Amino acid sequence: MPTDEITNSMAILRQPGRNFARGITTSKEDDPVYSRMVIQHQSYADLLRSRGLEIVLLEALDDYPDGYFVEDTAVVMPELAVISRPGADSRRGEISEIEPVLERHRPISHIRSPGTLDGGDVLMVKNHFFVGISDRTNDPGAAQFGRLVTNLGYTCQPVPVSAGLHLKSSVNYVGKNTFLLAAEYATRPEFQSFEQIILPDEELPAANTLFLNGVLIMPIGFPRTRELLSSLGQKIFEIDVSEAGKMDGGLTCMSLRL
Ligand code: CIR
Repeated sequence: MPTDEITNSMAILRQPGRNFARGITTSKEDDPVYSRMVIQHQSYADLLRSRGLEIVLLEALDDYPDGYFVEDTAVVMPELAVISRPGADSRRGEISEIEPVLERHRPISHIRSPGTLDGGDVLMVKNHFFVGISDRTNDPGAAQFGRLVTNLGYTCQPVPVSAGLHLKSSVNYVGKNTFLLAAEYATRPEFQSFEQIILPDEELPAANTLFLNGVLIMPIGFPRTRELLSSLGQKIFEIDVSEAGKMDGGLTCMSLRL
C-alpha cells in the first residue's frame, strides 16, 4: 500500500557523454560545453550524496546523447519500477540500458506500444500520480500507467501539458501541500486543492525544482523564486545546471530516486 511520505535512499545517475550536445533541444542559448556539463553533473551527484543518498553512477551511452536524463526512462515507486516508452524515437533504446539496473531493486512493468510515456511527465505526490499528456506522453501510455498504479492502491489522473517539454518542466511539488508552478497551470482544476507558489514569468526554468527528503534543490539564478520558496521554511540548495538547461533538462531529469 502506498505511504504518505517517501524517503529516498538511492539515486541512479548516468554520466553525460561527450556527445551530450547532440541530444534533442529547442534552446536557442549558446552551445552547451562538455567540460562545464561534467563539473555540474558532478556537483549534482555530490549534493545528492551529501543528503544521504547512495549514488549509482552509470556509464555514458555513446548511442544516446540524452541518456543522462535518466528520469525519462522509468517511474519508480516503492512497490514497482515502470519502464517507460520514451516518446522521442532517438531515446527509445535508453530503456534497455536502465531495465537491468532497476531490476536489482524493484519488480518491473513496462509501457507498451502504442503507448508512449516519459518519466518527466509523471509527478508523484504522496499516493497520487499526475501524468502529463505531452508531445512525449500519449493517452494510451498514461492509461497503461494508470492501470498499473491503481492496481497498487495509488490514484492517477492525466494533465494536459500546454507548454514546456514535460509536465515537470512547469509544475513540481515542493512539500507542505504546495505546488511550484507556471501561471498557466495555476487555474487548472487538478491543482486547486493545494497551496500554490506561482513562478514569476521571467523565472520559468526554476519550475524544475527538486523536492528531496524534505529539502529543496533549485537551479541557481532565480532569486524571486528562491524568495517565494523560502516561505515554506525548508532548507534550500541552489545548483548550477546551465548546460542541462541548454538541452531542455534540469534537476529532476538527471536522476531516478529510489
Ligand atoms: C529531451 O528532449 O528528451 C532531452 N533533451 C531533455 C529531457 C529532459 N528530461 C526531463 O525533463 N525529464
